[in-house]
Amino acid sequence: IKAEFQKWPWQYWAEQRPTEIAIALGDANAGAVTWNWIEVTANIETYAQRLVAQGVKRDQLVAVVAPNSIDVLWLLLAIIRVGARYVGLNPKLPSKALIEQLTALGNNHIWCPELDSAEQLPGHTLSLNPAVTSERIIPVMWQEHRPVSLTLTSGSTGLPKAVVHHPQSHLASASGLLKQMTFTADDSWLLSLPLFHISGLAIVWRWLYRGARIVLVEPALQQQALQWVSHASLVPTQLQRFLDSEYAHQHQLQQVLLGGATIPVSLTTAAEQAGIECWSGYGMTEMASTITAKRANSSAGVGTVLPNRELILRDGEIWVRGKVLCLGYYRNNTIFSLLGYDDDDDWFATKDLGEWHDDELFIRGRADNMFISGGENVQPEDIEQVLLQHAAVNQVIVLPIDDHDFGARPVAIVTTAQPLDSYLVDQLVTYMSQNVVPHKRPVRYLSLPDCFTQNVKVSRSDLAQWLASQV
Ligand code: 4YB
Repeated sequence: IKAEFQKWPWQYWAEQRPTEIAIALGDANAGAVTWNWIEVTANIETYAQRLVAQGVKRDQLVAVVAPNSIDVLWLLLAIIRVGARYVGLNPKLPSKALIEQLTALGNNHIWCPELDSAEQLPGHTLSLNPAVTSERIIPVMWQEHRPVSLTLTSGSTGLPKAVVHHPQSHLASASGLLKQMTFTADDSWLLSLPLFHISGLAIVWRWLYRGARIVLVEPALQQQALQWVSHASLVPTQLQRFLDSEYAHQHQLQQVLLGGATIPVSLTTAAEQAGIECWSGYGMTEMASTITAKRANSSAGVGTVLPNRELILRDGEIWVRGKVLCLGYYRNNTIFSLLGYDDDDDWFATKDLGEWHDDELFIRGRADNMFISGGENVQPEDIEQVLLQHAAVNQVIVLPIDDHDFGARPVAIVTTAQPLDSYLVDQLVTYMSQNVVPHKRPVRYLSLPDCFTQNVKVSRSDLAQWLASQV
């Protein structure tokens, strides 16, 4: 097993495991299309030649605005191969937001297959199939420290930040996680999260690190594909949907890495009963995905710190550092350190609140989600965790609404196993009155609109806008 590569990882695997299947695309039962490591290496060269023919140069920024597909994977790898930098953007972004984000990034090139008006987006539009008149040698070497990816991550306000990673941080993330979770070269990991999010990129780097197999399917087959693979990364709602589906009765899924949001114990318990080993993780973009993890059990914690990461609590807030930490944030064609002004302090403040109990980390929410109700501090995630323990509640976001007397009061926006009728609302009201102090009891229960559950995670600021339009 290789911890450091002296050459492109695919080239290394083309020598070590030349004819093993590296990529499988499509329905395993209906004959998936596959590429072995030699073919993968050749294909990356072809795509790299196409990029060079269209003027893509080292250190340039290439924006890819598309849902996951084999083309996005080839592009990502070819962009890295030519020494350029990949930035993925959510294709569902409204075009105004998309243009705003691209303008802030200053991307040189763009690939945006789903938008007719791609010509009007910033950057030179790339084609996947240009005429390549002369092949050239691309004199870019594998370098662990070359910036390769920018990943957008939204804070609570303003434009998203563009987090810059190099292969070293991505690979350190993969190697540390895989010291805990088993993922052998014969295993297959479904590309189950978008390549414009760190959770999707992390799947690619674990695959490259291990020389294993990555599986891609069209969006309509995502649920079913969980039957055919050994590994997947899922946000809790994806796992819930799989367990509720017909496919959960018969599957080969061995291990699932969960993260991105509070992971209900009831969910991992149900999955374990269905024969799926669950790993509960806590991660973030700046740390190249997972920071702490454990095999799921009866406690709601997120386990211990993985190798290549360090974590401390300062006044209840989580601070992190380590080999997995990104190079910085990208603004005005410059990479800015994300650390403070104190040279001696190389810890990064996550703004997440945490506690240690029995050598295990528990996430208590984000410092900037806190609000005040009638003079009392209310941490919305505290309320969410209690509601999640109710059998009917699958997912919940608590937000404040303005209140004449209290300043603000909590509202719960939920997805539920049964319809959210007055009967269920009464049940929830009773349940909360028995379990939390009055200022933590939601004054309203609303159903989470479907459009919010399409993304990797529910955006609290978008949901707050929606809530404002409801009341
Ligand atoms: C949490 C949380 C938790 C994050 N409880 N709040 O490869 C993986 O690690 C993975 C696998 C499956 C699903 C997701 C992942 C991720 O990468 C998640 C990483 C992520 O969400 N990054 S983020 O930058 O978009 O958001 C980070 C924030 O998300 C954190 O700062 C927390 O506030 C929150 N979060 N895991 C509660 N287990």
